[in-house]
Amino acid sequence: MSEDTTQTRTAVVTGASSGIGAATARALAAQGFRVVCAARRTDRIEELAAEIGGVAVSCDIQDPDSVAALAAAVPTCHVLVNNAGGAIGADRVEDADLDDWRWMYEINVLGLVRVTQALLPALRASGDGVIVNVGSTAGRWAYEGGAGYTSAKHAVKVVSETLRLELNGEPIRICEVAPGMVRTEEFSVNRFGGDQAKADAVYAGVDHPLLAEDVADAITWVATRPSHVDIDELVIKPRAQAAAHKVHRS
Ligand code: 8X3
Repeated sequence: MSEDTTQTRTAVVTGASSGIGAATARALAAQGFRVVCAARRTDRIEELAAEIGGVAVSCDIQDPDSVAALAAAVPTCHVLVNNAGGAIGADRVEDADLDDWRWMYEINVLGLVRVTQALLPALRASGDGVIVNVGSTAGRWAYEGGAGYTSAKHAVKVVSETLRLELNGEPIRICEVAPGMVRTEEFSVNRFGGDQAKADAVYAGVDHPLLAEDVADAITWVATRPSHVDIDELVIKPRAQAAAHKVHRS
């Protein structure tokens, strides 16, 4: 089936206030989508929405009422990009702060499920919905100090697989895009509690870590395949990164 280019397609992007989310909102808008930019930081998403001709909806994905309000604003949704997420800390399991783990499970997993539940009627209403869950290579491998984040991202992979099984037969595709090392303004700085030196060390000597735009390009490609083409998973890393522990540094 070829795409119906006569109707404006709506995309919802969570975590659209920065990084991969903002880049994805721009990339989808460039492909003709009406993009609903959802995030907590209203000033940022309003600026972005004005730039791309989209719509800003303030949304905290941890708050059921806030997510319900997002769903109410989007009766029809062709593409949902569950991008909001993040990491805190790099402690060994032995020393881990369970409140950090709880936050990571909340934001990366429960928030994604909450938004998906709320928007499934709108995805069905589109007649041809695509859900792109932004996972991570942290959902493919373990590394020391990463278990709070890697276990949450493994959950994103499994939730994506389960949803694909459960929705089989419906006109909704589910893809997990799993990036490796991406240098964004906030991910590592947030992870290390604002410590810029620690954040910079993550990328030290790496020739071209991925940029948010590289991942946005992959998400947009997934979201614009013909209706019968389902991309289950897409792992994307910089050339310099072969595995968690195998990163070429000059
Ligand atoms: C980020 C990838 O390697 O920092 O999602 O966990 S990693």
